[in-house]
Amino acid sequence: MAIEKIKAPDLGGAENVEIIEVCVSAGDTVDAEDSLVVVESDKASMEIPAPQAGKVVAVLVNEGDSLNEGDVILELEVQGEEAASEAPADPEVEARLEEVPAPVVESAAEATTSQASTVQSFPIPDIGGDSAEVIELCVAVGDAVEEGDSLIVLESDKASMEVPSPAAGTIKAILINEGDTASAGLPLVEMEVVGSVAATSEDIPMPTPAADAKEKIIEPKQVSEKHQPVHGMTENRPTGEVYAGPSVRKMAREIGVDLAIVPGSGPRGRIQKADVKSFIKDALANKRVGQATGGAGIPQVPDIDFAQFGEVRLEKMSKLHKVTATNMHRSWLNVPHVTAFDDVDITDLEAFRSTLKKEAEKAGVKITPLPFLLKALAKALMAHPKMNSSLHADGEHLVYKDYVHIGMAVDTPAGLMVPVIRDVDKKSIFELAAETVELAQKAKERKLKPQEMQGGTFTVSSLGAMGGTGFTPIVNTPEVAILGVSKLSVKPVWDGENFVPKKMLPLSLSYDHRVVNGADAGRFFVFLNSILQDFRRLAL
Ligand code: CAO
Repeated sequence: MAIEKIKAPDLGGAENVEIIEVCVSAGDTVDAEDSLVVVESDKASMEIPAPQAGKVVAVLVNEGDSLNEGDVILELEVQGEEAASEAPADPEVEARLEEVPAPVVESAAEATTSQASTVQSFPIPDIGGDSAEVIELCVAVGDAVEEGDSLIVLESDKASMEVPSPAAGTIKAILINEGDTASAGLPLVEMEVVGSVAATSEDIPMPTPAADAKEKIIEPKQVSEKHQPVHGMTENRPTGEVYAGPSVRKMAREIGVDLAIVPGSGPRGRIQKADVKSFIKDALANKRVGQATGGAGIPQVPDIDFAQFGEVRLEKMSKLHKVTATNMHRSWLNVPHVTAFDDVDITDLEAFRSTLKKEAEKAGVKITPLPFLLKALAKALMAHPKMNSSLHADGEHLVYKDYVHIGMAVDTPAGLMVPVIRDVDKKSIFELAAETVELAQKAKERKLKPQEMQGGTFTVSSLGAMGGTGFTPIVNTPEVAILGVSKLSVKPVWDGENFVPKKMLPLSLSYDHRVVNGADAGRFFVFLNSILQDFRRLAL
């Protein structure tokens, strides 16, 4: 263990940048890249992420403080001896912290001092090396703008920024559209300008942060339009205009909260994470929402003192348990689930599996039904790519994946973990058997790396070793389907003349009905079961 002082990185040359949000407190555990503080200059909101995982020992800054490069933000207790004195080490992170320079004049002509009107073209300025999406056009053709007025708003993964007008004038043409990807140098606007305008990039001063600068960050229009104000909430600004940092905006997008109707309690009415949380809490607590919408709201579960009925114990939930609970709840609320059931005859597969036992022992692996299921699933997913897809965040596209990475639910003492087996279609049964055992073991010992739990395209949840005749697994979003496996049992099956004993494996397939239709799922299930029933079909 070592205590590291986490210092502010290069803030793109800006000085005395205001801290508008402190995202952690002493005692918190953070992962690498988690936001520590949000700072704001007059042109951009930026998050300073943790350079590595650790436990926050002391936070040495407050909201409202000014921050400069090298200032100590907090003390972090980290594993090992490696130093992480400056946040962040990642050059990409440094790049996104750069201040947004003022636009440059496209033509590198001489500076003019003429008082006559000229129409000039202005490109996108340097936006810190990355490209960003144009989420708002703030001006229209014919508008008169002052120097410094916002022309457009850009948003990258971590920062929202406004591009200010480099001069006063009248907009003659807008050369970019909402939704376009902007990068430095692309044409932005044509403006009729009067008088002296700096005409080379060197002549245009870098913007400096102004403590009293009034900034508005505009929420993407399509998000605002989707939501109606929730009953009982006060709107403290016009719909569509939102004053919030990137982390808050990301959080709101993930949970589906319209920031335009969330009251902000931060400096200058800025919306903070706590505001979004209390907004949701209030909305859930407001039973009238449910009544007013004919039952569409979620009534609050009453807070009951169980001690009045007998002895009780309070046990803190593990972090993993809480994360799983949140994920399950999110998926349950967001995804319209349908579950299909089938019993598949795996009598022949079981016979084949038992002939492999000695061979498997020699190879040092234990063969359960799971690797056969994985292999059959990979074939079925490749033949039915919709089951291997995800719904795009815009709700208008499906993302098809040309790889098959299958997650496997593993029951561990700390809670449920889902390691991902990559490229299942390319691996042999023995390889899959070895990998499932290795990943399950790592999960139980909490030795899985984050990348070993990412990238899944489909999940299997096997309760076969435990029992049960069927269950309805919850889709592991953003995947669109999950297979539940229950306990194999011998059942009498009518073969046309007699009842014959067959080894029947109960399967349940839950799917996201926004993406997968009943017929899609039915075809997939029939295909999967045909392989499990006669494993030679894998070769077809
Ligand atoms: N029916 C009958 N027996 C089965 C079976 C099934 N569907 N699946 C496995 N078995 C048998 C195995 O063959 C093995 O028997 P032997 O020891 O006699 O060979 C025994 O049950 C134990 O299997 P296992 O659990 O060690 O191995 P596995 O490959 O089946 O599963 C793993 C591995 C990691 C998926 C499992 O250990 C596990 O953690 N399952 C729980 C997953 C879970 O919690 N899901 C719920 C998620 S939603 O809350």
